Amino acid sequence: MGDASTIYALSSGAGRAGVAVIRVSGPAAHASLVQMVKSPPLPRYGAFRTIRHPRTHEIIDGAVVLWFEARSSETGEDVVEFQVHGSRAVITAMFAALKEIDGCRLAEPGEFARRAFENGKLDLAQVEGLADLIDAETESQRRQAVAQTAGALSKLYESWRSRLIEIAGLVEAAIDFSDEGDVAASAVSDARQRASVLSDEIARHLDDGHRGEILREGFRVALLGAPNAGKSSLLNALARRDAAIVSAEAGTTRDVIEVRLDLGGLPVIVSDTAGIREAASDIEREGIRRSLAVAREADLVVWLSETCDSNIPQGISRETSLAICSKADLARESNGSDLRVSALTGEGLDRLIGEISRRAHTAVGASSEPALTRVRHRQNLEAALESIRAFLGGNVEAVELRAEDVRRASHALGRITGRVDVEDVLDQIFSRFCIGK
Ligand SMILES: Nc1nc2c(ncn2[C@@H]2O[C@H](COP(=O)(O)OP(=O)(O)O)[C@@H](O)[C@H]2O)c(=O)[nH]1
Ligand SMILES: [Mg+2]
Repeated sequence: MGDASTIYALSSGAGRAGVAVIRVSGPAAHASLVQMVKSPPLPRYGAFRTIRHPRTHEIIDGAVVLWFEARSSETGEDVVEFQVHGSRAVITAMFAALKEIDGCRLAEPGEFARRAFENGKLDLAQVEGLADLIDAETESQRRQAVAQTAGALSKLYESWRSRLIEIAGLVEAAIDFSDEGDVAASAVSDARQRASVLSDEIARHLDDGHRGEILREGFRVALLGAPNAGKSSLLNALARRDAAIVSAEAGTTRDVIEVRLDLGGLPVIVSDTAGIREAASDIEREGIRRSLAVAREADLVVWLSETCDSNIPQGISRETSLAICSKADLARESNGSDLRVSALTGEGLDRLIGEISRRAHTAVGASSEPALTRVRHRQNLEAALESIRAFLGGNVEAVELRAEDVRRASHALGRITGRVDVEDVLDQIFSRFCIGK
């Protein structure tokens, strides 16, 4: 937990840029400003200042500086921002200068966010939303992440937790009034009724077809088909760039290659795969095994064949697959409803993209309710639901045990926002951030 050091890092992207933002957070943050500029501006006001090395007083740069007092900062500590010119030399000189300030050190990845969490500025679900916001590539990902950062999911899970705390109160009352039979009985029945409503709500939230997770991670499409069916060429045509190896030699694509597309704001990941056939070599067999694994995990399998067959391999759901005819330019009989695509001429590509997009939008849905976004949340919600069901299904005479069920459920929900002990997951969550966040 909290250490007394002051941390600094480059918070803007690496590499040459017009402006680079260097943030400093901690008890010595204000001291760094005092020692490096002549007169610090008022808190929360930006001002242009000449920045000097704290010991040699050599000029480093002229920059906009601003600072925030702990109570109004993002980390809950004093924070200073230097908006210097974005060259490697200026950044290096700034780091050398900050190193001279007592108690200052370079930040670890995610350390600013971690301090915000430890100082109660953000809960854990919000921190995860922030990580997603930084990683967001499409409009719908941005929308979901910004809502989560603002606390949409936290509010939902915390409201469920507070209802569980009320239920726990009723169960405690039943224990306290166990000699007054009817008081105890009515408290238990009230608790059971509330728990039943809550368990339905949680179950419905869990049973959402993974829409939030699909949105966060991308709708996965696997291109599958025999060698030479035209999968790699189609992937290239979709990506409008040479992302995969195209070759007339059968069995060239042994590794799985992906391109990420933005289809109407939805992230879609298309994977090229090795051709499916009786494999000639061990390496190729491994490629085929991987292809089938990718296809089974995919949200949609596009099966390509030159002859318009639909011999989609066993174990792949028909519901989530789409058979198309490839190389449509090599004019062959069209059998009506088939989607005919040519990577060479571009024929049918827009229709295929439209169909993928339609399926992705269906999978994600248009609900305005906040969606479950992470496996970590899902696991805790499942644990909570299981304990609520144990409460509902358990022997009511054993009230102490039922109270324990409710406590376990509320503990599981508390772990999502980090209200209860979560030490074990913190390193994992924060280390995924970049330095400077
Ligand atoms: N005429 C025509 N040839 C294609 C088309 N798509 C792929 N090809 C050719 O078919 C061969 C195999 O293509 P490739 O994309 O490597 O197939 P993959 O093994 O399924 O990945 C190559 O010679 C491609 O140039 C197409 O739409 N029309
Ligand atoms: Mg290929």
